[in-house]
Order: sequence, then structure tokens, then C-alpha cells
Amino acid sequence: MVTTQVKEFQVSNDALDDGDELHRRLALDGYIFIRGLLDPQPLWDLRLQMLEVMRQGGWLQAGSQVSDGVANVSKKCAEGDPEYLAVYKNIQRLEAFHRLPHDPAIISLMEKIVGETVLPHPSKVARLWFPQNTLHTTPAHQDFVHFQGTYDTYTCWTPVGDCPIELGPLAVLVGSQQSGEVFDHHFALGAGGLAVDTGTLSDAWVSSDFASGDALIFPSRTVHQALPNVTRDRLRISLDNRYQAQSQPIAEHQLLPHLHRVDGQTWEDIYPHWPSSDLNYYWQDLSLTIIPSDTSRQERSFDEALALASQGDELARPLLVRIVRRDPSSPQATAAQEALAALDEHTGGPPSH
Ligand SMILES: O=C(O)CCC(=O)C(=O)O
Ligand SMILES: [Fe+2]
Repeated sequence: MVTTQVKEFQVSNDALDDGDELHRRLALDGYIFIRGLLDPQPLWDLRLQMLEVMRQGGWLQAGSQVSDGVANVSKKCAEGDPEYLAVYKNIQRLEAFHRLPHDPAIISLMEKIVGETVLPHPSKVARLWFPQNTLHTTPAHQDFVHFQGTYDTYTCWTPVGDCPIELGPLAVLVGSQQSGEVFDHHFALGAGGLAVDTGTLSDAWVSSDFASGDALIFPSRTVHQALPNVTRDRLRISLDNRYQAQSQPIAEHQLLPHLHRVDGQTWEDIYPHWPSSDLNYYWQDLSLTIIPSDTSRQERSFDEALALASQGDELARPLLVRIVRRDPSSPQATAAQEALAALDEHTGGPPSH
């Protein structure tokens, strides 16, 4: 959680055509923030398509305007929960969701940043964050621990629709990439399930109200987190996609649909839902350097969650319950079940709220 005052992003529209200045700001601050990088109209169109998928999943308040994104809070869930995955699989089947990150405005900016032909990662990411669910706010982390490949991978975070501060946009820790370190990460709730201990770092957090079309770009060692969605009933919908020079190594999981590791979804499942095929397997004819993915941090974090539960720490419960519900027959679920039994012994059972 951000504990101190969050200051405003520096806006970098003035440097959009100046590669050297973009590099200088990325090296100094660890981010650039561009107002109106993307045409808002395709984002509004995508928003409607995404919200329609959520409506079909029962996530919207009955009788509300779909475009308003008013949540049916009784359906609230978080990334990785089976109910989340059921809706997310259908978001992944939207062609527009995969096409928008290839927008020339982003590609040409990324080209200035990486200095050569850009590879947009095939894995495209959306976040669908419920209100009244702040326990699952994305914790402080560096993207390298998740996406790997090259340090010179850049994330572009954009809301789908407006995202004022109360809806929980992304915040960046200014200059946190400067040491070049990949910090130790530990078990946490929230997207990715890994958090860096910010205790020894500065408290120079920055963020802003985002309008649809605004974009935040940062390299893979910049520490960032989401602000909590403190609205009463609004869903926060965003995209975070990754870009790198085509000549740099990419980790193999980034060639698969996001959350493939937990829901098993493949391109063969996604593509038949698209009206056109020009983006299908667009990376396969490129000569890429594909390297193995490293899941050791995720495995260590799971072991930490088991240990926390055995010591009576409730923080681990939502993750362990999720793992059991997702696939009770998996070896992870067996370990989770044992740890949950130990947790119940400590605490007398799950909290009643
Ligand atoms: O949107 C979020 O809450 C998480 C996004 C994130 O961590 C990222 O864009 O790298
Ligand atoms: Fe991230």
C-alpha cells in the first residue's frame, strides 16, 4: 500500500518526438506518462465489448447502463479465481483486445524507446478489478519477475475508459529502477502474487487521474503498484501490455495467452472467435530468441503462503482457497488443503464476514 502522499506524474507529451529526451526521462524517473497517446474511440468500443462479456458473466448490476461498468459486488472475485478465469477467457477471445496494443501510436513510441523494430508480446493482458475488494489490489513489484526475457521490456498501462484516482490507476515509484537491481519479492495477494518490500526504498510515488487514451510506460525494473479501487460500485478495467526490441530474448510464456498457466487457454481456442486472421501467430515468422520461463519465484512464494498459513496468518487464506477451488486434485491443492487445516486450527476457522 502507498502510505504517503502520491504526487502527480510528469507529463511527457512535449518529448514525444525526441527519442533522446524520452531515454533521459526513462533513465532518470523510470517512467513516461503521455496524455491522449491513444485515440479514445477504439478504447470506448473495446470497453463496451469487455463490459458486455462481464455482463454475460453476471458481473454488472442488473438494470445499470453497461458502459458505466457498475459492478454486481456480490459476484466479486480476483485474478486467478475460477469465476474470474471464466469471464477472462472470453475477454481473451475478443479480437479488438488483441489488436489495440498494436496501435501505430504505441508502436512508433516504443520504436523510439527501444531503437529498433518492436515486438509487442503476443500475451495481451487485461485487469478487471472489482470495487470493495482492496485486499486484492496489485502490490508493489517489478515486472521483470513476471515477464522476464530482457530487462529492456516496457510495459504500457492504459485504462479502458477513464480512470480517476479513486478507481485505482497504477502508481510508480520514481527512480526505483536506477540501481538496476531486481529486488527480492515475497508472497502477497493481488495480481502476480509477488511484492517487493518497499521499506528500504524511497516514498516518491506518483500517479494521476487517467483519461481514456492516456498511457503510462515503464521498463521492467521500475517498482509500481495499483492504487486501491475505493469506489463503491465501479469496475476498474485496464490493459497492460509489453514491448521489446525484436532482437532481444523473450521468455516462452509470453508467447502464450495470459494466464495460460492457470486456465490452459490456447490460441487455438481464441482465434476461431475472431472475424479476421491477420494477427494470428504474427510472431511465428520472426526470428526470435525464445528462452525458458523461470517459475522459481512463484514457487517460492507459494511455499511462503503455505508457511504463513501454518503459522496462523490469515493473509494466505484467499490464495490457498483459490488453488483448492481451481483444481482440487492438483498436488498444490493437496498442500494448500493441509495448510488451510493448520490455519483453521490456529484461528478456529475462516473469518465469518
Ligand atoms: O493494473 C494492475 O493493477 C496491475 C498492472 C501492472 O502491474 C502492470 O501494468 O505491470
Ligand atoms: Fe506490473
